[in-house]
Amino acid sequence: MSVQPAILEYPEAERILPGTRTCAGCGVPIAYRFILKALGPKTIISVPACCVTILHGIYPKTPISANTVNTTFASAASTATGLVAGLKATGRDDWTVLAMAGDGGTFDMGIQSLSGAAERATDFIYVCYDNEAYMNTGVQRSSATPQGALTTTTPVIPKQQQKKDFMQIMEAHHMPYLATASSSYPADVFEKFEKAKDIKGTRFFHLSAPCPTGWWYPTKDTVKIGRMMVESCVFVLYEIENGEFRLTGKSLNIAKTGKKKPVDEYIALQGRFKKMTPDQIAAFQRNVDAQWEAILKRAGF
Ligand SMILES: Cc1ncc(C[n+]2csc(CCOP(=O)(O)OP(=O)(O)O)c2C)c(N)n1
Ligand SMILES: [Mg+2]
Repeated sequence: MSVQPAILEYPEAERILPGTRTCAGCGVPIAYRFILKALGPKTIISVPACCVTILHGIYPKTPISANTVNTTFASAASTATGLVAGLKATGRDDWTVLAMAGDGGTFDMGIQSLSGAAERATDFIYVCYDNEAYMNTGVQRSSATPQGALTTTTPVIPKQQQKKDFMQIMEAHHMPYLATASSSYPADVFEKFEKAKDIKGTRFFHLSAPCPTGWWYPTKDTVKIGRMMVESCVFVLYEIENGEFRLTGKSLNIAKTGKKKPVDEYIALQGRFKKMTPDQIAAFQRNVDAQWEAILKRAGF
């Protein structure tokens, strides 16, 4: 990637004004602020039922200075498709359509409309911000919840299944641009969205957004937890542009230096993992190692 812009070079205008209704310490608005800065004022947003609906607030008040359509849970991509058609019909092709959906609304519900739109190469940016459960309805497990996590629907025996590899599914759609990003690395978020803005077709982001409410850690630790996820390669930062895979930011740095942290501390800091046994933590580490080895090979290291 190019050199990261100095903080003073980011657009000054804020599209998220003070007073959002997210929980204290929510990872989503950190990234969302930089996404909206990168995309600029001519952005219209499709938001299904999720924590971002909460962030956008209750009519007639909202902290977001961007046009938004609140839509049903499975419909972020179909609503975005309609917005694209409406803008085209009215000759406004200089606008960006953004869909902001949660992991439940993407990995589980919503995958069908997203898959259809991606196959047709409909011209919008889709962000799946991933807080690894159905959070705004009370922390129910989703297919993005990691193995070993307690949720309100896996309250005694933690989730048994591995997290779905959603990027693999999206890559199978031959999209022009896909990327991962984390709210703990806002400069990387800004750069990737600035780039994605100028690409035509469906562009997909898997954005990791730690959640103190559902992951059970102190609200002050959101950025730290997100960094630990990347530092231990539980979540890897990369982009795939026309099929070309590139590690970015901290993950590229880890690939070059080999300084990858173990998952132990990341797991120990979160209440959702408190039922994990040493054997289960070792298995979690093995899965992370195998994923990282495959990524290193793919990135040419
Ligand atoms: C068809 C349907 N089923 C269930 C719901 C209730 N519901 C609203 S948001 C939500 C969870 C959303 O989870 P996710 O997409 O991960 O977003 P998050 O709340 O974590 O931000 C659920 C179950 C709904 N609105 N519509
Ligand atoms: Mg969620």
